[in-house]
Amino acid sequence: MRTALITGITGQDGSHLAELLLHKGYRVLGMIRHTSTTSQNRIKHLRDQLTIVEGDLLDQTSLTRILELHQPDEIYNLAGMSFVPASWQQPVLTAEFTGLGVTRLLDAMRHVAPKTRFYQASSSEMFGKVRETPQRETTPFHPRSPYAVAKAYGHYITVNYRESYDLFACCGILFNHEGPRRGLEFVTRKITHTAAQIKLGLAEELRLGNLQSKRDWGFAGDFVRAMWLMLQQPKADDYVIGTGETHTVQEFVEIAFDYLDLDWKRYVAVDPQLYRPAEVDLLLGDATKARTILGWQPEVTFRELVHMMVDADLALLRQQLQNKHDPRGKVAKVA
Ligand code: G4F
Repeated sequence: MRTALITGITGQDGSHLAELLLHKGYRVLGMIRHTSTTSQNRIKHLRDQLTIVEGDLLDQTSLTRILELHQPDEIYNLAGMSFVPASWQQPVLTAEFTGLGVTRLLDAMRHVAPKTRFYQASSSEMFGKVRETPQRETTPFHPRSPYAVAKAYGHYITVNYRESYDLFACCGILFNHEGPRRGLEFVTRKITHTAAQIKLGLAEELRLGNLQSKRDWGFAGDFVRAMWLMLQQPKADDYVIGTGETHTVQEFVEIAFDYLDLDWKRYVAVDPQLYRPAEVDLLLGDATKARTILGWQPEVTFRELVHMMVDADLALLRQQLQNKHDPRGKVAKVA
């Protein structure tokens, strides 16, 4: 039985990846910070199949101890601060987790588990003010937020450790990937959740920032397959993972509201306060290398993704309403 360590197991990608690896017969270790107040909702259905280990990307000793003790075959480094606007509020902490944290983990691996295979969650945000379209593995980076700068550091240190110490270390440069488990602060989930609230009479307005920015949005469940495939290759390398389609935030809004038979123009208000100090205007991934070498391709289309998220939010809200009105539901929820 192979063992995999996932940092960031409580996040959207961590939960999808844990499901995939458990399904493939892995023993899955999920690293959680001792002080973490993060909700474990996304992995509660897996809890009895996972081994939770306490560690922190800020604490080198804890990482060395975990790797020494468990000697995982594979490490997936998905932890870090993932909400771009928050990185302007906490730029130093972002650099510690999302940038230096990668070095701490790689260095622990180099010393105590050098045969382990390593996956680094790099991000299309690194392309930032894009130098070419579509973006591929060779496109230069121009990061536009403290988050993206920290990701670029994490990316290059992974490449550097691979080249310096002959480690099996890969970077997946993932374009935006979403789904019903996405946090409510990200634009896609904010749209589908608020649109579903409006449909049910629970909200009256959706306030958004820049409606014209374009993203290459795919389904998170498809993207974690690419992470696993990268670590199964004979040679470590870096890959762009995206759908090859780009859409504006407004298009996402239109599809979500149309699906609910609502006129989006009646409900959406643009709030300049939600604009970013520096925006990434256009992301579009060219995943030719991943398709050719990994045999990877996305299965869920953009429209299917929006519909899936709206359906999930409607079901969630209806369940919450039912629990509120049904005293037995309330008791069951507390229990
Ligand atoms: O959903 P977002 O916050 O995602 P963003 O910034 O593209 O980052 C996500 O994808 C990256 C991969 O490319 C990851 F590395 C990163 O961790 C994260 O998963 O914003 C998408 C776009 C932006 O252009 C933003 O300005 O939507 C625009 N937007 C417009 N109104 C909004 C809003 N974004 C948010 N979060 N909230 C709004 O109200």
